[in-house]
Amino acid sequence: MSQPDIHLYTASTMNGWKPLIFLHEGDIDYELTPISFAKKEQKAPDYVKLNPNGRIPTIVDRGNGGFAVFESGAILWYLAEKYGKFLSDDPNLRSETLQWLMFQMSGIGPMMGQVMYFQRIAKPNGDDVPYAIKRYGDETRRLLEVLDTRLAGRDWLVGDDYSIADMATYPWARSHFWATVSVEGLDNLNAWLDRIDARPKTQAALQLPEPRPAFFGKGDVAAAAAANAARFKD
Ligand SMILES: N[C@@H](CCC(=O)N[C@@H](CS)C(=O)NCC(=O)O)C(=O)O
Repeated sequence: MSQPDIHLYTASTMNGWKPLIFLHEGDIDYELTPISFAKKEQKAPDYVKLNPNGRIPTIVDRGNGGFAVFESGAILWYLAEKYGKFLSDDPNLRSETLQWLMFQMSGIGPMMGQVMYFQRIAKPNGDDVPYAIKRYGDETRRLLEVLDTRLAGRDWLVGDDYSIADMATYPWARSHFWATVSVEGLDNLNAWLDRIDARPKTQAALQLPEPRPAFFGKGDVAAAAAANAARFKD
């Protein structure tokens, strides 16, 4: 049997899930190599040749001469172009999809990532910085409000279909609990989260390489939070 085109290197994080969601929703065969942060596999010289940033996710397309793509937004865009899925051919809808993809990549991801860092890593390891927690928490809430406004009267961020903009944004917005940012009163956002919660293929993707229910406020959150803080102690 021939190897699948796409070889995905990833871990169970908000950025790491994005290509998994695409591949599962698109029914695309792929090979998965889980990357262990504990073993610092994302910093290994051979991996850094594929992803100069030393982070996950990365794909290698065997169907395109082993072409490597890093940055989760660029990966979604590449996959959308390769497979002709989840990105409209209509020029304006296509532009809107890329606008919301960039909004996630440049706003939601970095801001939520910082509040998660200060709440879930710095604070439990003895470096409590309330100013940073408030600054990044308030900015995250503001960005989630922008999403809520966008989602008024619409099922998806762009057009009538689930797109790479939704796929990029969902794992972050769904992890608002882990960021300790409230989504109370954001009815359109919550309805959109519920809509994606009901997509079996997206939910199957979130189980890989391993499930992280604590990100979504489920399971033994205290134990998961303690283990996470300990893992990033140094
Ligand atoms: N902008 C990058 C961010 C990638 C990123 O920060 N990945 C994190 C996990 S979500 C990572 O690899 N962390 C491990 C490390 O920092 O060494 C993307 O979207 O791909």
